[in-house]
Amino acid sequence: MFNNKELFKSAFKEQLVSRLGKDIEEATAGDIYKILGTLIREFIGREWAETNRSYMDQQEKQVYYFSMEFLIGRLLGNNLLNLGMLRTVREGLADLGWNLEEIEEQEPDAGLGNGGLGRLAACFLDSLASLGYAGHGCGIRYRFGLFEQKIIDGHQVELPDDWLQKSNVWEERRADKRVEVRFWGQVEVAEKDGKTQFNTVNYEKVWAVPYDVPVIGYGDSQVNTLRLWSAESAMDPARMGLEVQNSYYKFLEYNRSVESISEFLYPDDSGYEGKILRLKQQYFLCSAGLQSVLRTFDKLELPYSELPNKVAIHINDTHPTLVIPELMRILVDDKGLGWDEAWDITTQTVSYTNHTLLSEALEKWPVNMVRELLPRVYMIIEEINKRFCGMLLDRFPDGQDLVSKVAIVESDQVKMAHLAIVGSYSVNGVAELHTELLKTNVMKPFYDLFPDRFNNKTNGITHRRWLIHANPELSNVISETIGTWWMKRPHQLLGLETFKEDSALREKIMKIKRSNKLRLAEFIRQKQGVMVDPDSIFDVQVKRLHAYKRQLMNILHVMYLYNDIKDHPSVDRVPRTFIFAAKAAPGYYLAKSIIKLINVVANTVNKDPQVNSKLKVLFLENYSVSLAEKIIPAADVSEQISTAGKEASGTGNMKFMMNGALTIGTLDGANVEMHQMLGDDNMFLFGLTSEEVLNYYKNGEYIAKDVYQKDPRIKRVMDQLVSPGPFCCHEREFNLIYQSILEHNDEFFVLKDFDSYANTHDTIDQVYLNTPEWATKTIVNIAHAGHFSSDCTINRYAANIWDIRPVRPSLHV
Ligand code: 26Q
Repeated sequence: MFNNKELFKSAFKEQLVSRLGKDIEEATAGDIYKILGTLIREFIGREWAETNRSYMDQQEKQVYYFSMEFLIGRLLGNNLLNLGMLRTVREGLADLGWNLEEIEEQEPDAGLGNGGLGRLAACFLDSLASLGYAGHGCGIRYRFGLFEQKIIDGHQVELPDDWLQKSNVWEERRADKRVEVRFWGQVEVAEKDGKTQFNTVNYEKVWAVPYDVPVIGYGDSQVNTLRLWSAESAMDPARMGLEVQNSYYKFLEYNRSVESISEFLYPDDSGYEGKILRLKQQYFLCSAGLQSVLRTFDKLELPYSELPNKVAIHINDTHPTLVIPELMRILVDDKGLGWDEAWDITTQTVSYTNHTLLSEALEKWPVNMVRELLPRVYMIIEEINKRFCGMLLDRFPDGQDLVSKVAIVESDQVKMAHLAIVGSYSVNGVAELHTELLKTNVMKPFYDLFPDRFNNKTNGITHRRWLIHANPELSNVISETIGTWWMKRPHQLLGLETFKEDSALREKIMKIKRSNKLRLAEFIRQKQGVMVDPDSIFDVQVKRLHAYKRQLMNILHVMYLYNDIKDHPSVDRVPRTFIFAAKAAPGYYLAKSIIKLINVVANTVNKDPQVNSKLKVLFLENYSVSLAEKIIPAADVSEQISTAGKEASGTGNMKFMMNGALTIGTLDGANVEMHQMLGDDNMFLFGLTSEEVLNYYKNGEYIAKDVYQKDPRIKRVMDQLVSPGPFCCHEREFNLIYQSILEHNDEFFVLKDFDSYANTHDTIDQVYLNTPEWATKTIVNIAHAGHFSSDCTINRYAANIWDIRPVRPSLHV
C-alpha cells in the first residue's frame, strides 16, 4: 500500500471517510496528520507483534535502556523514512493537494527530556532498531514535557508543554500490563523456617500503566518498543467507605499525589536541592520497569542465574540507579534467593553511563528521604554499603580515608554514582577525554578499585534523523556523489574525501547550504519579523543554557564586535548572523539573565542602521528537537565553546559537523575526537586545554580582574553590563553576570579565553572569504561525520558492554 502511490491515496481517502467522516476537500492539516499516523500504526502492527514473538521464540538476550528522559521530537517523518515510504507518501499527498512538511508540523514534539542525555537515548533507540538489535527503552510518560519557552520582553517565561492535548497517535495503552508500585510504609521483620523475612506494611499502592511506542528500524528491520509508564490511582472508591469522615478528602489527596508522579519532567536542576517527587519518579520508573522486564524473563522458565544471559539493563546516568537495590529486593525478598547469589546476578545485569564531570551535578539524596519513601530499598542500600565498606577494610586495613571517599551512604546522604559504580559491571564515559577525566579525577578511587569496569563509548547521533531527514537535499547530493550505501553504513561517508576538491561538488554543497539558510531566514522573518542576510555567516550556538557552555563568552564577543563596528564604521567586514537558542532551568537565575542579555544585545544590534547590515543577533525561542532540525542544516559555524574539561561529550557538535558546519571549539568532550579526525585545517580550535584549566584551579593563579584591567575590549564590554549605554539597563539588571565574572573570579574562564576566541573568529572571516576553501572544509567535515553516527556507538555498546548481536543479521549485511 505504501510503496504504490495510487494504492496509498485510495487507502488514505477511505480512512479519512471511515474514521473522521470527511472527504479530502473538507480535511484539515490536523486530520491528515492523524490519519497518516493511524495508517502507519496499523501498518506496522503485525511487524511489531512479530518482532516480540520472535524475540521470545528465539530466547534472544534483550537490552533495556532505562532513562528518565527520551527526547524524541516528532515521529511522523522519521517513521516514514525508516519504513521506506517517504517518497510515496509525499507524492501521494501532493496529488491530494497537501505538502508533507506542512503535515509534519502538526505533530507536537515529544519533549520528554532536557537536552543531550535525553536526545542520546532517542538516537540510541533508533540505532538499536535499525541495526536489528533487541533493545528497548523504558521511561516515564510525562503528562507535560520540558516547559515551553516564550520570550517576553527579553525574559524567558515558562509555559506548560501540553503535548498530549490531542491524542497521541503513536502510543498504545496496555492496561493489562499494569504493575503495582509501593511507597512509604514500615518494614516488619519476621523469622520463618529459619529465614528472616521482610514485609512492608501500610504502604501506598500506585498503578504503573505502560504506554508502548513502536520504535521502527530503518529498512527491512524489526519494530522495538519504547515503554513509557504512567501513574494511576490504585484506590477503588467503591470499596473505600467514603461515608467515613474525611475519607473523601483523603481520597482526593491520594489521587492528586498519584497523578503528580508522572505529571511533569524535572528540568535539569543539578546543583540545587532535589525534590522528593523526583525521587518518587525515579523509583516509579525502576520498580515498574524491572517488574515488566522480569515478567518477560519469567516466561522463559529459566533459573535466575540465567538473567544476565538474557537481560541487560542499562542506566542512563544515575537517575535510574534504584534498579540496583530494587532488583536485589525482588530477588531476595520475593524470589527467595540468597544475598550473594542475588548480588552476582544484579551486578552482572546492570551497566551504567556517566554523563557529567561537574561534581555538583552528581546526584545525592538525603538519607531520611530515601528511608521514609522507600524503607525496604533503603535497608538494602545500607546492606550494600556495609558489605562494600567491609570488603574494603578487609583489603586495606588502614583504608578509613578510602572508605569515607567511596562509601555509598556518607554524611547522611546516599551517593547515587557510588551505588551505580559498585552495583554494575560496566561504567562508561561518553567521550575519550571525559572517560580519562573520570578515571584520573572524579572517580579515581573507584577506577583504582575496579579498573576493568571503566570504559569509553563516545556518543553518537542518528544520521537518519540528523542528515537524511533534516537535510534531504544534502543527502541527495551525497548519494549522487558516492552512492546510497552510506545510509546503511554511515562510515562510507568517508568516500566524500576523494571529492573534497571537486569543484562541481563544492558548488552543489554551497548551493544547498544557501538554500537551507534561505529557508531558515524565511522562518525567522515569519517568527520575529527580522530580515537576515543569507550571505552572512550563520554562526550558531544552540544548546541548554549553562554557565560552563559559555553562551556568555559568545554574547560578550558580539558586544565587542558591535563596539568595534561603531568605532570603525567604514571598515569592510564579513557580515555575520549570530543565532542562539537555549532553555534555562527555571530556578537558574544566572542562566536566565544571560538569556535576557542576549535579547537586549539582539535588540540594540538589529535596530542600529550603522551596524545591522554587518551584524545581526537572533534568539530563537523554545529550542526543541524540531527547531534544531530547522537550524542545524543552515549553520555555517558551530559554536562548541565550553570550558575545557566540563562538557562530557556534546552531541550538537556532531549534528553540525554532519551538516557541513565548521566548528569553533575548545578541546573539550568529543570536540577532541573531531579534531583528531579533521586536523587543524578543518576545525577552529581556541582556548585553554583541560589540563591548563585544572592547573589554574589547583594553583589559583588565574585572576579574572587582571584580565579585565589589561584588555580594554574586555573592560569595555564588562562595564557596559552595569552602566548606562547601548546594552544597559534598568536596576543593574546584569549585576549577577558581572559578579559571577569579577567577584566570583570567572569560574569558567570566560575572560581568560576571550582573546583567543576573538582571534579565531577573525580567522573564520578570512577563511570564509575563500569560498572554494570553505567548501572543501565542509566536505571534509561531512566525510568524517559518519564516525559519529550512533550506529557505530551502539555497535560498540552491543559488542563490548551488552554482549548482544543483531537478531536477523541476514537483513543487515
Ligand atoms: C538531576 C536531578 C534532578 C533533576 C534533574 C536532574 C538532571 C536532569 C538532566 C541532571 C542532568 C540532566 C542532563 C544531563 C545531560 O544532558 N548531560 C549531557 O549528556 C550528553 C549525552 O551524553 C552529553 O553529550 C553532554 O555533554 C552532557 O552535558
